[in-house]
Amino acid sequence: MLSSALESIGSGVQRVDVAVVGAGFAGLYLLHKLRESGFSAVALDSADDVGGTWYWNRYPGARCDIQSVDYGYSFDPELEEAWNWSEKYATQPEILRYLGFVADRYDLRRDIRFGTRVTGATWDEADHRWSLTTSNGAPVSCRFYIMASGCLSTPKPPEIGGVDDFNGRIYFTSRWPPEGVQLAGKRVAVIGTGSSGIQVIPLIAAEAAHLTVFQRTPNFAYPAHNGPAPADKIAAVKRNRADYREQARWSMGGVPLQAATKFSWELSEAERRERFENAMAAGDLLSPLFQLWADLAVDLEGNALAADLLRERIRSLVKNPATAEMLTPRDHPFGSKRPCLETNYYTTFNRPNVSLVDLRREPIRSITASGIETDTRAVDVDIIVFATGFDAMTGAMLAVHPIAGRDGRTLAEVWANGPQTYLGLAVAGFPNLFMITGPGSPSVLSNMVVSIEQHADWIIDRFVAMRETGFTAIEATETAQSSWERHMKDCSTVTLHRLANTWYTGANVPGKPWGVMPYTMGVGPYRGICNEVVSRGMLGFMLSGPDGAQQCNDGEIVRLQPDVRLMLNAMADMKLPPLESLGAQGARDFANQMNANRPPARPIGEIIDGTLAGSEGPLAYRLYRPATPGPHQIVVYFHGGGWLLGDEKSDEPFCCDLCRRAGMIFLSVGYRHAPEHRFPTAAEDGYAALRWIHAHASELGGLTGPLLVAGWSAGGNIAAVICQLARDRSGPPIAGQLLVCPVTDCMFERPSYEENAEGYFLTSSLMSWFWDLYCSPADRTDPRASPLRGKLDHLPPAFVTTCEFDPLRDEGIAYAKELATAGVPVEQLQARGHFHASFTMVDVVLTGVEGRVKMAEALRRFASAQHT
Ligand code: N01
Repeated sequence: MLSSALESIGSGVQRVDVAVVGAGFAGLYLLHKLRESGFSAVALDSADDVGGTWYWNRYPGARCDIQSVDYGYSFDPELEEAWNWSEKYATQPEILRYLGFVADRYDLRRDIRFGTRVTGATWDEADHRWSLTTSNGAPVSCRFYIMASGCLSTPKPPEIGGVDDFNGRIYFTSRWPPEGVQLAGKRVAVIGTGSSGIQVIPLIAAEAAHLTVFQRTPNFAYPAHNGPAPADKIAAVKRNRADYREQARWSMGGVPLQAATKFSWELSEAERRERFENAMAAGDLLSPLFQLWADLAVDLEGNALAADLLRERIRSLVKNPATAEMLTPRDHPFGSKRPCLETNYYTTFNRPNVSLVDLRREPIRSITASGIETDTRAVDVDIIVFATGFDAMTGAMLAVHPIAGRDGRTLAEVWANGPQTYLGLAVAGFPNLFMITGPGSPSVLSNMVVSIEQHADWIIDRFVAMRETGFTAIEATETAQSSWERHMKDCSTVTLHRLANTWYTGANVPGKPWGVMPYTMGVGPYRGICNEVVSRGMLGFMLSGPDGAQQCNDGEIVRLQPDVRLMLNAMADMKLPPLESLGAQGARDFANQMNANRPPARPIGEIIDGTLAGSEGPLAYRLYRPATPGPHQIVVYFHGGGWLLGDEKSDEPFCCDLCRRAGMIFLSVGYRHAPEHRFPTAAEDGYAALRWIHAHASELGGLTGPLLVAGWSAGGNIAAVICQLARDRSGPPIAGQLLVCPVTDCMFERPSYEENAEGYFLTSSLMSWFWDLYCSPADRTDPRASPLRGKLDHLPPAFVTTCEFDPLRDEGIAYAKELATAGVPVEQLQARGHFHASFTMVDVVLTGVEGRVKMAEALRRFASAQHT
């Protein structure tokens, strides 16, 4: 049992249930909640007062850039009523006053040791406690140790030689003196143009005799439109406070926001411009990121459209075109590096007392006695301001003091190649150590206050549960941690953050290991995962207690690709009836409705419909032509749908995407369906279509000669079958086959059928319904139904894609293996974390892009091999 009041034992050791590092937003809320939950706690902070980052960052112009109404605690509605923000974006002094107000209101100061730094932390396995040494006052013994030390609290060192030679004054924005700095009449240099630089530069320019800004990388910034706290928004929040805060908790960025659903290619240029102007007028950091178009944050082309508009805005504000160009970001996608809100930033460069030095063209050689020397000039100044940022996310935890966990291993050793955490909350090997907004959690990609409250609540709820069950230690398992690391990597492929050199990835600190540190998939999805860890019996945590009591439900919390998980969860929430319960027509109606709601495909050269001669009459087809000059290689494509659903248009996004990527014509065949037309109609229609297309290739604008074939699911079955038929019936020639999650066999006994029987859209029950409608049991072993049972030699080279969470996975793998055994050149893509429809849900399952890139490359290889 944990004690419920602060107790001290022996001489001079402060013994508490929980010790917290930091008395900022996180530390204060932790103290309050711990006390409320009956735990004794102490917070240690090197500052002389509360505030955390807001205590230190006192530079002129320092403000929040999440609107004040959103940038406050939500745990107590009475606190919200009791505090009124004066401005839309509160200044640093006002935020500091707010935190002081909170500390007083809940009488928190009595449990904070100010002016005290933790100098070392060691886990004591025998007692299940942490021992802390401190720079000032008694050491601390605590059951739990929580790092609420902030993501941006360890300033980067200057990294520029000669600092000690400088005769003037040096300041850091992150350590600005409380008494302020005399700037009037001074020549000032500011190094750095991140959020701090962009906030401080206009104010220094207004006071100083001359300001020289040393810029290494220009940043995207847009207007804050600060002013009085917006009465309408505040009234709206008050009217529905609980609901508003709950929306924030489940949002992407920790602020309720209606995200854009339309893609850039669905909007005309005028519409895009209108959206952009509205977003600029909103004066909001998140609006341009989330509300312009749906592909902005995930796709380079969509992103570039927004970036161009932002660049245009810079040109319109900065009079000197050369200066405007210098201020224009060109080396990273918009949003991949943290954008900034600006107030008079760009127009400051129109002032006669401001100059800009581009460090990409003339790097700083050194600081000298009189100023700053670059490769081409010497700039004499009286004051140098470093706005050069922080050793973010890991700096405070690693640099401040050694943390020695189980077996004496230090956190610095364990994180030598980058931070490893479970959920950004815990680290394997460090029992009872928790982080608030640690690397691996949404943290700096969110409204910090929302994320702080979520972490504090989650952690303290665990303490309460442990008190009830008698466990005294909790630790993340290695399995859970490494699977979270893999999940983090998967997430980082969805957004564009990986494409910028930024403190999000550690790239701003020389020698720091590279990796996207914050969780990129959003606050709401992350909260859902944390909750799921609990509901699945503390999945991935080892709990232990006195007398060797242990409980461990080891495992991996997310095995699906992040977007697949979100999509399947959304589908599960819809509580749709099983497709097979709807009857054939009902299932078709449903599939058509689903298709009508999906994002439209990106434009390609041309889409035309036509008719070809099938085995027993005309069949519809749809032809997708690339925008490049023809003639093009033709790929004969067969859609999925269990031989029952879909038509020549139903895989349009997939056909368009591969048509664009491969630069080939995709001709999707409208073969006839079961149950009206049972086996072998689909296969024979497919073969007849192949012959017709081969004979009419040049009329279709295609290259004559061998064709390529492709298909998904049941369409993959048809594509595989017609390769065998073409071999056995003397043509037409096929240069390659792309089989995506193909049905290759009628046997249900493979492990993938058992493992994925339910829950991943294509269930075994649905698959068995498809088979029943298509084919009698007696016919199923015919190679035209189960190509795996056919002869597999002398077939065209193949690229076989299978998905981990798909009943058809093992038969696809078996087909690839048997093809290889038969001497057919075969490549496989076994897609981890994907499900049956991952690759055809273009612009929905974004992690499918990489696979489609490989498919297009394979098609190009097949096409070029026939000419060599
Ligand atoms: O730090 P930064 P920041 N020589 O790392 C440059 C939050 N915040 O303090 O980009 C020359 O963003 C560096 O150049 P480069 C917010 O999350 C919020 O401004 O590395 N230049 C860059 O221009 C923010 O993102 C608010 O090439 C050097 C700048 O210094 C985070 O804190 C306000 C250099 C550093 O920018 C950090 O912001 C302020 C060198 N050796 C901060 N080293 C709000 O509004 C670095 N630079 C809430």
